[in-house]
Amino acid sequence: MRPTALAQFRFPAEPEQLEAGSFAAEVVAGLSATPKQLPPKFFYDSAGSDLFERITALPEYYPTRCELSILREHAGEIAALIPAGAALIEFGSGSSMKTRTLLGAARELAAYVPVDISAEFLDAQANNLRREYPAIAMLPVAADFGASFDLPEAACGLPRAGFFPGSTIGNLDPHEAAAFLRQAGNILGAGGVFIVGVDLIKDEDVLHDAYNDSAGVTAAFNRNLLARINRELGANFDLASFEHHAFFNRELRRIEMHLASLKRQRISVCGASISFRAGETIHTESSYKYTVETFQCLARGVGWTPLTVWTDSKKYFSVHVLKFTGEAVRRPQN
Ligand code: AVJ
Repeated sequence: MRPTALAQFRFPAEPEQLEAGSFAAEVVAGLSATPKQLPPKFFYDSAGSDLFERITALPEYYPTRCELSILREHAGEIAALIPAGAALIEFGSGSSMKTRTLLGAARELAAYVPVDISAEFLDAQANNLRREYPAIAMLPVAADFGASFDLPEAACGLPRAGFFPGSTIGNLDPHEAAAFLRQAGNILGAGGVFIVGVDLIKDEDVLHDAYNDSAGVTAAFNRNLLARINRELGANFDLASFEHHAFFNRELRRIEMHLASLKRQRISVCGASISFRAGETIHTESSYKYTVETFQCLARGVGWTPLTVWTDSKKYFSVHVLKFTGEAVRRPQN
């Protein structure tokens, strides 16, 4: 890389001095860990968000189609469960048709609050929605919805409902998912309604194909993470020497995505030198799969009462409506 280009990346000499919680610090920490891992939230820079949009249209990637069919079929029932004059808080950017299905059905919504890490993508989506739904106040929040965030002032006095589509809850380990549901309960408040999309356990070939599409878009989405680290942190990953791996871990009931090093190599990022053995991987995403019962049990354990659940005709995907009571219901010990 030309010396001038490198000059733009001003990082402290010692990786330890990187700003805690920054992209740079989390990347160096993840690549220095054993096994190496990077959080999936870093997939979603602008290029990554566009690649994900393409994934949702792939023939093999069933979750988006299945969830949309459920939401369209039950939009009226869902809207009836959302209090009039409420703020709908979406954990995610709101780019999808799913959001529009809810906003179109929930005619008495006062405000819509999408919360997403990629500020650029979020604002662009919010502007589109402002034009399409002028009666609803659009109040985007650029934040990591997995961490605590403040609601916009204008939404604070309103009744609240939450929306978490796409089975993004599957990216969290079960105990993290429980903590997230608990935190969402605190944000939505007692009596708050939460609409959550959850991908279901199914035939392993179907799962495998959904994360190894024949067009290679998921592989490009996975590798884009390395391209982003090169772009934003001045690293020198050679993308061609890393291979996309995605498989179903039966024991942990999750899809795992990895980037495997095709050779022994060393890369430098933010002053850190990271070595890879041939075959060594970076774990870039987990996507846990549930049954309706295992997810309801998880939710009950942190204060949510399942009101109803719908699945698509193939029982590939589920949409749950939960109500927050705040009282954790522990599963009776066998
Ligand atoms: C957005 C996290 C739900 O895990 O299915 C799609 C992301 N990763 N293809 C998922 C994803 C690979 C997706 N979620």
